[in-house]
Amino acid sequence: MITLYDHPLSPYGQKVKIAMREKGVAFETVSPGGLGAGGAAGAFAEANPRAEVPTLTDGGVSVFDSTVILEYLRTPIRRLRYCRSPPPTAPGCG
Ligand SMILES: N[C@@H](CCC(=O)N[C@@H](CS)C(=O)NCC(=O)O)C(=O)O
Repeated sequence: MITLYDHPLSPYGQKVKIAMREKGVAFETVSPGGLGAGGAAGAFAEANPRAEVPTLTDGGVSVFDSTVILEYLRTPIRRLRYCRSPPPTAPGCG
C-alpha cells in the first residue's frame, strides 16, 4: 500500500492526489505532526529529510517533491513493483 504524507491544505499534495485518483492507484494518507514547525519526526522525517509534504512511501521506496512523485508514478520501476504479483494482465502491466 502506498502511503502519502500530506496536509489537506497543501496544493502540492492536491496535485499528487488528483494524479493518483485519475490513475486508480490505491493509497492512504497520513498527516504528519510537527509539519512546518520543525517538529517532524519518525517515519515521515526518515522518508523525507526536508520534512515537506507531499512525501510518498511505497514499500521500501521513499519519494518526495510533487513533480518527482508524478514521475515515479509513471516509471517502469513503479509498474514493475505494481505488476510483480499476478495477474500480469492488470491495467498498466503491459
Ligand atoms: N517543491 C515541493 C514543495 C513542497 C512544499 O513546499 N510543501 C509544504 C506544504 S504546501 C511543506 O511541507 N512545508 C513544510 C515546511 O516547509 O516545513 C513539492 O512540489 O512537493
